[in-house]
Amino acid sequence: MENVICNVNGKLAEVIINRPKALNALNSQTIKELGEVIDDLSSNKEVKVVIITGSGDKSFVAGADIKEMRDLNAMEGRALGRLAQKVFSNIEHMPQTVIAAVNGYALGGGCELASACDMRLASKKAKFGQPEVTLGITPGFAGTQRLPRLIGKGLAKEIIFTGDMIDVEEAYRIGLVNKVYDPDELMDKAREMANKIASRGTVAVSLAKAAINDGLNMDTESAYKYEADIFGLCFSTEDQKEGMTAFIEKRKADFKGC
Ligand code: DAK
Repeated sequence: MENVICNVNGKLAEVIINRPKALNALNSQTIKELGEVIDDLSSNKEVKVVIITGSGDKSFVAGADIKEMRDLNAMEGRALGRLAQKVFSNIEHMPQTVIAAVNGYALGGGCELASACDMRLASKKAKFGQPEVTLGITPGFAGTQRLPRLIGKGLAKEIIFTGDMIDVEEAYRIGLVNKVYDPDELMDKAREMANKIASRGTVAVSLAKAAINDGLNMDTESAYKYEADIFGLCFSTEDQKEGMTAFIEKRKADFKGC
């Protein structure tokens, strides 16, 4: 692959968007490659947690590639939007946990990519924003949908309508970012969090992800019922027997992920 690196190490996979000269901007080639990597990882039973980050020390992803986009016609723009929406949606719904390790600029499509991940750990140098309106377009990789669900409608409108960047303290304050670390420790901390999640009951983490993601799109009563169904489903797993037996026997659970 030209622009995306994927390193699998046991239960963890690290996906690196690798166009540092363009601040890791997403051109269509990069979006396609990211899609292929995510499809492969989704069906990899060994991998429990995926970390997505950007190459270099300046940028996570500085948005969609403006140079490539400038001359698109309406149909090409639509096709690019649909492609990226599908890839980001696959990230949101893949069975594994996905952590964005935001090492710098997360702008436009970069902020939308981070928002599609399950959580966002960020370096003190990270900056977030949806500057699309400064380019005469609206966010189109689901930024108008995921951002308000993450931080609320009013704050999302402020970020999208002004196009301003926010620093990491502000991103943390409004709940866009889960944790903030020194740039040098970001990846170690992301791996630490990934290893902890990977040591838990795999099916339970995966089902909890589905319950949260899908439940938030349902009315409350349907969501409660869905949660109960998912809770019940856990009792068909070996992990549930192992987790509870380990507690009773006062030992650490050894989950098999089934
Ligand atoms: N695209 C292409 N190249 C980019 C880029 C981008 N988004 N961001 C940076 N670069 C390139 C710069 O052009 C420059 O390349 P050279 O001039 O060296 O060839 C190189 O990366 C270094 O950038 P700078 O020289 O500008 O670096 P600075 O430190 O001075 O500034 C910056 C860093 C991040 C503040 C600045 O580069 C910047 O403002 N970048 C643009 C950020 C931005 O506006 N991002 C949002 C893009 S719009 C769609 C749906 C969604 C979208 C599109 C379509 N459809 C439904 C079709 C999404 C849109 C977006 O994401």
